[in-house]
Amino acid sequence: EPFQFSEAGFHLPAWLAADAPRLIDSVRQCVRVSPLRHFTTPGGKSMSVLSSNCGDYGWVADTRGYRYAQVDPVTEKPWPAMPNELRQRAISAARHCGFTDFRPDVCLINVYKPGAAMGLHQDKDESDFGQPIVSFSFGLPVTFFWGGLKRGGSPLKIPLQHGDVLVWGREDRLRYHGIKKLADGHHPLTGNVRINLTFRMS
Ligand code: MD3
Ligand code: FE
Repeated sequence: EPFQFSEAGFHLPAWLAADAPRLIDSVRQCVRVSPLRHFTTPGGKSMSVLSSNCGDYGWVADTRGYRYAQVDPVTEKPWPAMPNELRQRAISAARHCGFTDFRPDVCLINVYKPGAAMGLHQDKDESDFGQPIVSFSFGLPVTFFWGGLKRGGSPLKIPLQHGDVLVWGREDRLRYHGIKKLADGHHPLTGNVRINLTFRMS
């Protein structure tokens, strides 16, 4: 059963654990086509996470800003298609939490090595905040920070583990959130990394 940690935010612990090997394999196929890279922020800093995308659009960052693009700036080709099993699992997680009309066209792939982190931010580059967001975690555990609708205050800390899913939308869609610096470790399926997949409608 989903654990509801706010009005429209849900945690599905280990929801993907049984299918993880297959799902991770499909991510490996994607990053063979569009390789992992460190995006540069508009402020000129290199992000500590390694990223790529699959789907009709991909989330990209560079010194000109953040946006969704149909062409991978590295390969100058379209992103690989979103594997059906990933897409269906994301839609089904959303439905499980009461979001019946999720139509993801982007899957952002984030790979965290020990030392990588993601500062508190909002996801606001999308065109329809009525659509929820679904995220999958694989491999090493990490602490997820769940903040407010404005900066400041102390965020709720949610431990995320292999196979966990987060779903949120509606009044929680624009919450600040982030990821604590990844600690060293080893996971049998991913080695020394955490893989995050974030499904959105661009
Ligand atoms: C938005 N990624 O890529 S999962 C991101 O684990 C991002 O790599 C994190 O934040 C990661 O933008 C976190 C995505 C997530 C989780 C919860 C949220 C986004 C959220 C809650 C409210 C709004
Ligand atoms: Fe985010």
